[in-house]
Amino acid sequence: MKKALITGITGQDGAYLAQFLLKKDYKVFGLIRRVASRDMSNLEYLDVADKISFIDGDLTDEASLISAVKRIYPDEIYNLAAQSFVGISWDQPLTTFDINATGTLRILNAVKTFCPTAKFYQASTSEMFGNSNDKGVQSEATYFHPRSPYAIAKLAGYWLAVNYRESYNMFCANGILFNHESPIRGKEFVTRKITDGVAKIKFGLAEDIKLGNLDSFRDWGFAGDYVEAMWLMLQQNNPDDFIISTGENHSIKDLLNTAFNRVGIKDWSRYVKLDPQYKRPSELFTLKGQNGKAKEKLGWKPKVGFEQLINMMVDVDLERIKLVAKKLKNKE
Ligand code: NAP
Ligand code: F7E
Repeated sequence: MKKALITGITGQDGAYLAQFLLKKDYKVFGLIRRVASRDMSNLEYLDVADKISFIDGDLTDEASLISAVKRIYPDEIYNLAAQSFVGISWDQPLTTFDINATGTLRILNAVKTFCPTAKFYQASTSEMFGNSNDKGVQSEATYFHPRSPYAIAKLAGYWLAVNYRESYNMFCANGILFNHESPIRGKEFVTRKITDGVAKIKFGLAEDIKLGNLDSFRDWGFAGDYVEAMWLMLQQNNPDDFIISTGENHSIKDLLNTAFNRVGIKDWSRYVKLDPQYKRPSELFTLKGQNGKAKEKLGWKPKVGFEQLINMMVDVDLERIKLVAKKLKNKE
């Protein structure tokens, strides 16, 4: 039985990846950091919480990473842990850098020293491109120009993975993933903020949704599809870096149209307010990933399209908010 260690196990991708690997009969270990109030809701939602072996550790604590790697001696390591919210990375740049950049270095070093044969996946991101593109799309050859502390830290992580591959012959693969979402996406991200907001408006628990801008375009895919690509990268004979995306993009206005339409609201404009607190100091306007390399070499392609994804998220949020509304009514 193969052993996989996942950092970031409690996050969106950690939960979907754990579910995917368990179905493939892996023994799954999840690195979990000490927090005052532990939130296992993503793992519970996918019904995998009791099938994972948890191991204490933190990307900011090298000793804990060494201990985890030595104890498990995994075949595969998926480094998904991060301060993953771009917006807050301007407010907490040092924490972001410590986890996303230096944290990646700490775990790579632990792997190199104590488990050098493990295959290593690094969660890289389309944010590394900033506003660069080649004729409107980003490919593996597109110039990087990160535009947030988050993206800069992730670019350091990307190059560290490449450098450990080239210097020590380690199997390190970067997945350059474009935005991917699901019903367990954090509520601070724009897709879930909107689907949660739409459900609250539908049940009379909110009056509007406050957003920073309506014009960004993103290439939004389904997290459940993207974790398969992570695994496929580690099943190759040689390590390499791959863009994972749908190859289509949509604006926030498209997202609003789709989400409100799902609950029968055609004109969303009166429910959406612009609020400068959600505007970023520097923005990425348009992301659209060229996924040809992943299709050709990994045999991967996305299954869930944009409308299906947003409808799925709205439907799950409607179910959740319905329960909240019922509880509130019972209290009256
Ligand atoms: P997420 O839901 O925010 O999950 C982040 C995970 O990292 C959580 O489990 C969190 O644990 C853990 N973590 C944070 N700081 C840590 C630390 N110091 N030590 C150990 N664990 C720590 O993120 P996601 O959407 O699943 O994304 C997974 C990875 O892919 C991230 O690296 C992200 O930057 C990258 N990525 C995401 C996307 C996307 O669209 N989702 C696209 C490209 C790349 P707690 O529960 O304790 O907070
Ligand atoms: O923003 C705009 C915002 O926070 C998308 C992370 O997973 O994907 C994610 O990063 C767009 C941006 O995701 C609001 O300015 C407008 O243009 O949902 P987001 P992100 O920043 O693209 C990448 C690939 C990652 O690697 C990251 O880890 O929407 N936007 N108004 C807003 N965004 C938010 N969050 N809230 C607003 O009110």
